[in-house]
Parts: sequence; structure tokens; C-alpha cells
Amino acid sequence: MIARRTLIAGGAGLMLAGCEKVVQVPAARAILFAGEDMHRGLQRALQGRDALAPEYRRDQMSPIFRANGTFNPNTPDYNALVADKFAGYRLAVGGLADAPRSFTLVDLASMPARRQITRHDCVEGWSAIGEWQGPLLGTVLKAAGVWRSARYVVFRCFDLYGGQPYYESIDLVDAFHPQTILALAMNGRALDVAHGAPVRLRVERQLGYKHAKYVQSIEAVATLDGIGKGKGGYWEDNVDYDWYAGI
Ligand SMILES: Nc1nc2c(c(=O)[nH]1)N[C@H]1C(S)=C(S)[C@@H](COP(=O)(O)O)O[C@H]1N2
Ligand SMILES: [Mo]
Repeated sequence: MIARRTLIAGGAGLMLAGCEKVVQVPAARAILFAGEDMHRGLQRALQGRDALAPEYRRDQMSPIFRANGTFNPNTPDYNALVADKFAGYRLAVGGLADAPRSFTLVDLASMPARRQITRHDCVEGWSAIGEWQGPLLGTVLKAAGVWRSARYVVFRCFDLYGGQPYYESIDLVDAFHPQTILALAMNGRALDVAHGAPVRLRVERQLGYKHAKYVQSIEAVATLDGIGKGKGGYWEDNVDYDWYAGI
């Protein structure tokens, strides 16, 4: 929450907060979004962690939504799943949970779905607006009896990126956020391989690298120690990106 004193200090203090934020982000993004970051920074300062990310109209959707990072995991295991149209896919959900289990795509598709048109912001300086559909992550976690006392959920992916396993983690506040979904579809069609088939995370209050594609398993944990190099994600471990990538 923003301190009352800062609010009373008025425009100058808030503007400064916005400027600092712009200076921290990589140059391309800063140039593209400078004005907007200022505005959004102020908005966020006044909102809590459960605030919703903006949603858009269908006519605002990007004609092209580029893919980034891994375009195809291209491992024997993954290729076998693709060949079988993901009939053999199982999403394992476990860790700190009363009823660890795995879900087929049919299981996931039969859960109540949320559909949302949101803007994806990549730290490299591009954005795209697309429509995503799938069950709330919270529904899936509840179905596996994930403990509310767990602190994080870790997503392990099918791909290696630069030879390292891609993984990510979020805390339970984001995991149970009403827009955090396991997307099975994008722009009205089953996810394609480039965008993370068959299941990818959408965690709409955070930057693109948190949105794990090709999710293979989800583990609820109390600490990120011992997961990868301990910083909670591929980019956090290898390039020192922030673990909390709020936008
Ligand atoms: N498994 C996996 N997830 C990933 C990545 C990746 O390389 N592998 N790249 C991340 C980055 S940096 C971005 S911007 C988005 C890109 O999603 P898109 O390919 O659907 O545009 O996926 C994120 N999730
Ligand atoms: Mo990204």
C-alpha cells in the first residue's frame, strides 16, 4: 500500500516513483512504455495484489501474437505427446498437498473455464494482446488438495532453454488470483506448440517470462531453496531477473 504521507506529498512524490520505475527497466521497454508505466505505476501503488489486470475488447486483439523463448521443446518425450495430439499428456500436481494427482487434458478441459483478453508484456520490449482460456489455477490446486500454508507453486516445463530446464514459480497470492489460469486455448483455438501446448500459465499481473509454457508438473512448496539454483525461475537463476515481475 502507498503511504499516506506520499499521497499528501502529492504529484511530485508519485511522479518520482514512476520515473524510478522507468529507469530500472530495459531501454526498449522504457521507450515504448514510458508514459504508460508512469500511469500504471500510480495505479498499482493504489491497488492491492488481488487487483485485476486490464482486459481488452476483441477488436483490440493483436493481429499477430509473436512467440518467444522456446518455440518447440522438440524432445523425444514431447514429440511423442504431439504425435498423439496430447492424449498421453498428464499434468502432475503435488508437493505440499493432501491429494497429489495428475490431470489429463480432458480433466482440465472439463473444469469451469475462464476466458480473458489481456496484454502480454515481454521484458525485451514487445507486447501483444490475446485471448486465453482455461481453468483457474486455483481450481486445479484445490482439486489436488494443495495446502493453503504452502508458499509457492513451481511449474516445471518440457523444454530446455539454452540447455537449462525452464521452470518458474509464483506465490499463492498470484496462484489463487482470479485471472491466473492454466491456458489450454489461445485466440479461440487449442494452444499451438509455439505458444506452449498443451498447457501454459497465464499470470496476468506479471511479465512474460513468468508465464511458463509447456507445463509438465506443478509442485507446491514452502521454500524455493533447492529448486533450480534457488531463485525461483530460469531467468532469475541464470540472468538475475526479478522473481516478482509485477506490471
Ligand atoms: N517453458 C517456457 N516458458 C516460457 C518461455 C520459454 O522459453 N519456455 N519464454 C517466456 C517468455 S520470455 C515469454 S515473453 C513468453 C512468450 O510467450 P509466447 O511464446 O506465447 O509469446 O513465454 C515465457 N514462458
Ligand atoms: Mo519475455
